Amino acid sequence: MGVMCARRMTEFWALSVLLLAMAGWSSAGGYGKMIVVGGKEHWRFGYNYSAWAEASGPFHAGDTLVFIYKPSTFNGITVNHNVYKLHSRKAYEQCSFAQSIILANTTQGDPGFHFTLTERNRPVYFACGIGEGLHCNEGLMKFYVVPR
Ligand SMILES: *[C@@H]1O[C@H](CO)[C@@H](O)[C@H](O)[C@H]1NC(C)=O
Ligand SMILES: *[C@@H]1O[C@H](CO)[C@@H](O)[C@H](O)[C@H]1NC(C)=O
Ligand SMILES: [Cu+2]
Repeated sequence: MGVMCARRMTEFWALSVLLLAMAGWSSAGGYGKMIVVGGKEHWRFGYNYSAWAEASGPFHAGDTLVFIYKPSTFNGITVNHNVYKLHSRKAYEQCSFAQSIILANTTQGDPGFHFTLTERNRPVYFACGIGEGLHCNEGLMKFYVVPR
């Protein structure tokens, strides 16, 4: 094992560390995973997002949720989505949007709205606000996460 070879090994090691660091880095929120909400179903009416969230956890502070959606046409009617952060557990259960915060409007889901989880152990309640609770209730477009 010559001097050149040892130097190559060092270079290789340094490059590997760099690549691993880059893989763990998300542009929005530093270290953490990028998680597409709903997986390949994206953010749409009628997919059970609370079931998805239960199956997709645990979520961690630093993870970034990606909401992907765009207006679609169904029987000549345009269907939009958005993303709200609901105020409380009760608001979540009732699909009540009073005191909620809009995170992303109907156009921000294309190519994807990014939300990075920050606070640990505090639940974050998400829902679609279209149709005065219709998408949240009948459309099952609500879920919560408790970042670890
Ligand atoms: C959605 O999933 C949740 C959690 O698994 C479940 O409790 C609920 O019954 C499901 N809703 C529907 C309409 O299937
Ligand atoms: C949605 O939000 C974006 C970014 O803030 C803004 O540029 C756009 O005009 C908004 N669109 C609607 C339909 O409100
Ligand atoms: Cu919706």
